Amino acid sequence: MRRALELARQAWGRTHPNPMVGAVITEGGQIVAEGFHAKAGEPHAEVMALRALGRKPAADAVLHVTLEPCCTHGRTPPCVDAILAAGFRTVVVGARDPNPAHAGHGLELLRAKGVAVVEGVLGEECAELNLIFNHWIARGAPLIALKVASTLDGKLTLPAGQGRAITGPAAQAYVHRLRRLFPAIAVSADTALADNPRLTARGDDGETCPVRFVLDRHFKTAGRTGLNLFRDAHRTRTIVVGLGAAAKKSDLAWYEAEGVQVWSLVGDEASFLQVWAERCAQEKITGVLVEAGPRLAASMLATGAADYLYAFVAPRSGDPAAPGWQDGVTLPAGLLRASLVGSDALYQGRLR
Ligand code: AOF
Ligand code: ZN
Repeated sequence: MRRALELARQAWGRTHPNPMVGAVITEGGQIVAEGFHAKAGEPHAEVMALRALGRKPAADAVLHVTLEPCCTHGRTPPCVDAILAAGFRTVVVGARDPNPAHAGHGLELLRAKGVAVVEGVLGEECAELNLIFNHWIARGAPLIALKVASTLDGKLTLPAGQGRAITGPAAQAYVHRLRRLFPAIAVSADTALADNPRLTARGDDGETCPVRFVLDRHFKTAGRTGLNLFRDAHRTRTIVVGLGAAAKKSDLAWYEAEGVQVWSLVGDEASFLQVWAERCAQEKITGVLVEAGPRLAASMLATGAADYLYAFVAPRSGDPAAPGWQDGVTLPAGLLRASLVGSDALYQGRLR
């Protein structure tokens, strides 16, 4: 299962709206074939492993798969049928598939045919791998994840003269992996204007560009030719999100001329984040990583707009004059787990 998880991660961030899934076939306890789901529309992990095997599995063959095998026709035929046709007598599963069409039915069908099914092997890891898919498929709404990088005293800016990077290189590399995982990233107009971010995922395996949202209720970024989000090679993947009522024709024309997309939402200040999430759902954007400054973080937490939190905390002090990102909000107790990323702490988990 550990190997199957590794295989699943080969398609990190590339399977939306589908989950990442890995599969391993063993015979006599030895791995004889491997597969993973590369992309929505392409064969599932189990089928890839069977293809790699290229023959009928031996009588004692065991299929290990990180996600419950599917039992319905989607873009591809049901894996349960392929597993039964191949004659497996034992299937080891990581996590159940929260897709309501599956959700245990796949396992029941296998058991009904006399297949021994072991479930829950590395179950938490297998489920956590697909946190975006799991949320999306059960709720039909994107997973909105709030990411903050703060000092120990909860500030998102450093004292004057200490630069902008609060966390160390390991945490920064981690954020780039998250940018590769999520189909979309969002920042506020304030952050776009102050930091001029690129929001691309950069790492050892090159650069990728998610959908990039600028949350800009009043379209105050219109005419800002200097912003990377409006002028780099990926600018057609930038979407400025504002309130239709605040949209001036000349501003909208400017974005259009730059090749930048605009969503003019029907809503008000209070409903803005909710209406934006609904539009993301319509557009089949399954998850958004929001890289927030203090105002956006506070308003997301206050309005319940954040489903998930990544809080990186660096062991240093922040700008004494800056607001704290948790000012005025109370985080639910007990939901977050802690880990170390280089010299920084990461608290992460679902908020609701
Ligand atoms: C598996 N193995 O590798 C994947 C599964 O449209 P389709 O045919 O690709 O089906 C998509 C659904 O199948 C998806 O919503 C999820 O429930 C499951 N994904 N299942 O057995 C896989 N990717
Ligand atoms: Zn399948």
